[in-house]
Amino acid sequence: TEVSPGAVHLPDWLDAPAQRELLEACREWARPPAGLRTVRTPGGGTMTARQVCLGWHWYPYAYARTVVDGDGAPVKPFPEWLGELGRRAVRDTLGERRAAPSAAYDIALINFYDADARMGMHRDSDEKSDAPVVSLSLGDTCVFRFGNTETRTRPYTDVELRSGDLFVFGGPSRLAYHGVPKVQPGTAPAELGLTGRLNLTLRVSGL
Ligand code: MD3
Ligand code: FE
Repeated sequence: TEVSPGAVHLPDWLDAPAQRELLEACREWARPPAGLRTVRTPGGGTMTARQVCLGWHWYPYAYARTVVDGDGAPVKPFPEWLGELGRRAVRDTLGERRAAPSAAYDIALINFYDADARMGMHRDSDEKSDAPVVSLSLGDTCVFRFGNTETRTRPYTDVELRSGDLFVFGGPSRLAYHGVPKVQPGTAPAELGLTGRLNLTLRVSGL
């Protein structure tokens, strides 16, 4: 489903075994050093979703090769298989609409949401590439709010993201405001063995 030009939602893209495999990898990446951390914004705020990065370390509002706002360790490598997953995701959603093959995916940001976690409306503008962002969801269903490129407010579209869903944001949607106003606790597939929600985004740094 194309929610907005360049924003394509493909529900249930990952089957149950693929979800379990990705979850297991995320659990490994979450371990220290350079593991899961709480992000603090310059204004004194705290993000409620905790995060781990691969390839490049994101901190508000730039990328680095070490966990500059955490344990200082080198960021974990971005595995080749994730890059292949990203290319397949773009092909399955945007397909031939993509003008030219973009540079290789080299960043993964993984956000862990508990029942109370949220993400406020924001734009992702720290990447120096206009390549599409690939988003994969695991665990609890959430309400994902897809807005406009001008303001953090209406008009926006609320979409439920479920375990296994793929969402790709390219073209004019790449710089749209978006957020996660709510997680729906206890909605994860029981066989996955995950309490809460996890979102993995693949990006091209342009660095
Ligand atoms: C639209 N993550 O990591 S996924 C983020 O569920 C982020 O954790 C949310 O926003 C989450 O920055 C939303 C959907 C998403 C991800 C990246 C985007 C939508 C996007 C980048 C550009 C435009
Ligand atoms: Fe975002």
